[in-house]
Order: sequence, then C-alpha cells, then structure tokens
Amino acid sequence: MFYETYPFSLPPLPYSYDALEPYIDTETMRIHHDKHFQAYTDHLNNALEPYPHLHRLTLSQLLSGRYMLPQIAREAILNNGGGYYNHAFFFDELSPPNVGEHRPRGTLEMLINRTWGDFSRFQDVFNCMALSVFGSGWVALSLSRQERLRIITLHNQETVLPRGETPLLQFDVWEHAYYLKYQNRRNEYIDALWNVVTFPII
Ligand code: MN3
Repeated sequence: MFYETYPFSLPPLPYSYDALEPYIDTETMRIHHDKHFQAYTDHLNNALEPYPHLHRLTLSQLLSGRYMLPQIAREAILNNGGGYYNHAFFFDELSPPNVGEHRPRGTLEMLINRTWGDFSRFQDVFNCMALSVFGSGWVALSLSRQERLRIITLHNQETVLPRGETPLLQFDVWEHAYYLKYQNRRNEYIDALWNVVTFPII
C-alpha cells in the first residue's frame, strides 16, 4: 500500500467496525477510520494536486526526505502524507482478538528477547514510551538497516521513513484514537491495544 502514488484513496477497513470490541469501541473505529483517516487522504491529495511531477512518487518516496518538495506545500504533504502512512499501517496491523499473531514469533521474537530480555520487559519499555509522548503522536517499534530494533516516539504525524527504518509495530496515541472510551486514561487504552495488535513475520 505504501507503493501507491497520487491520487490516494482510503483503504477499506479489513474487518468490521465492531471487530475490536471491547478493546476499541465501534464508534471510535468509525470516526477514526472514516473521518480522520479520510481527512488525511483528502488533504494529501489536495496538497499534491498542483504538482504533477510529484504524482509519480510513491508515498514512501514522498516521505523519505530524499526528494525536494515545494516549500509552500511541504508541511501539508508531510503532515497529511504521514497521517495517511501511519493510519494505513495502524488499521492494517490491528485484528480481532481471536485472529492473527498477537505475539511476536520467529526472528522478531528472537530479536526482541535479545534486545530487551523478554517480551514483557519489551512491553514495559514500549508502554513507558507511549505514555511519555507529550501531546499527539505515535510510538513505534522499528527495524534499522543494520537489523537493530528500536522503540521510538514520533510527534504528530512524523514517520520512521526519514530515518531509513521499517516500522514493525505502531501505537496511535493521539487522543482521537481513544478519548470516547478511555477519556484521559491513555494507559488503559495502551493496555487494551496489546490484545488487538499483530506482529509481522520478518
Ligand atoms: Mn489516529
């Protein structure tokens, strides 16, 4: 999906709006996917529309920092392109509690154990970082070109791409992702999210 080019379209949710209950409520999924994700998609297309030379670039290329973006559109492209990328990743990594790999397996499990000792210590560090995001943003587990794992925080709609890294797991800690059900209790939302995120096979 990150190899797509302009015009971008909203990827359909690969499960029903209520599939992540009781961890993520139906109303939040509806607003988050249909309104917020749609808005990033529309605003990204609007920002790119006047620049035909950018229409050949994939989303990953646009966000990589390797291409010159027009000064007046740069912020809109990076913010909304980042919003598109992060949400495409997020809704794709989520799956109902009884479907998919909710714990790392194989090489990824081995790398996590080697880096943090075991899965629960990795979770503790990840949770701490997710709570530490001030304002809006993301926490991500990413893989560097040297095959090292890192947990990083991202502000607003930054992505891991300009660092040349590959995201493996991302938690959306913007209030719009949890406020209807959890209000100010970001910690409860983070705990709940572990039941519905999946890990890739690397
Ligand atoms: Mn969001």
